[in-house]
Amino acid sequence: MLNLVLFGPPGAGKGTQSEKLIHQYNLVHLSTGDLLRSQIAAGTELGLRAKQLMDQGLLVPDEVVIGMIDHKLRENQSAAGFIFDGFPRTVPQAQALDQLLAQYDTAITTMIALVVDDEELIRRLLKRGETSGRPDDRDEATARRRVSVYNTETKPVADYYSLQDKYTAIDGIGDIDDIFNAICQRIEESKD
Ligand code: B4P
Repeated sequence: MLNLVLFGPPGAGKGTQSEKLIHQYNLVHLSTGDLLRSQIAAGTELGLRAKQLMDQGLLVPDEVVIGMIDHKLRENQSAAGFIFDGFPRTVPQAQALDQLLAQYDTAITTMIALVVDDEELIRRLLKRGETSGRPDDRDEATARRRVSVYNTETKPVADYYSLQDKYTAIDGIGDIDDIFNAICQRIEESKD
């Protein structure tokens, strides 16, 4: 099985690259951001609670996102592999993911971290906000809060995978297809 974690700050291009990778490698795409936004759209209680946090640029509690991933893994037991997009975002989420995958006798193959500087991230989020209608892309203060939450709460997840020798960094600035090709090259190397 090929199980990828696509990692990086908000606006790094995780969703953009995931869309291309799922077709190239026939993977099931698990984006916790998308899963949460579907809950919001459906007006569920979970969605209503998540929205209050997401709109402020804050993370949703670990148990909520871990529960959603657990459910999706159960639903897709015959998958050729998964791409985890925007998950894990905290070290407890990374630990829980390892435990969940162990139940299916599998593990993360590699973690690809997209590296983009803070000012470029803010530019991208605000540009997306012009058309996306996403409240968390709406204003600069919220975009900056999201980048700051990433730097304090999410960045340590890179060390977690580094200790397992699974961390690999890719420059996330430049042409989208060039970045995709660089990611594919790393994936091929990880299979050796
Ligand atoms: P996400 O949905 O994961 O949103 P994101 O970080 O903004 O997305 P991404 O990096 O995928 O950006 P994209 O490709 O679209 O999270 C939203 C919120 O949900 C979080 O803030 C949090 O509240 C909550 N949440 C989600 N998962 C959670 C978890 N595990 N735990 C707790 N809370 C969680 O790219 C952005 C823009 O850049 C796009 O407009 C794109 O066109 C552009 N772009 C991409 N690549 C580019 C390139 N190479 N050059 C120029 N522009 C590029």
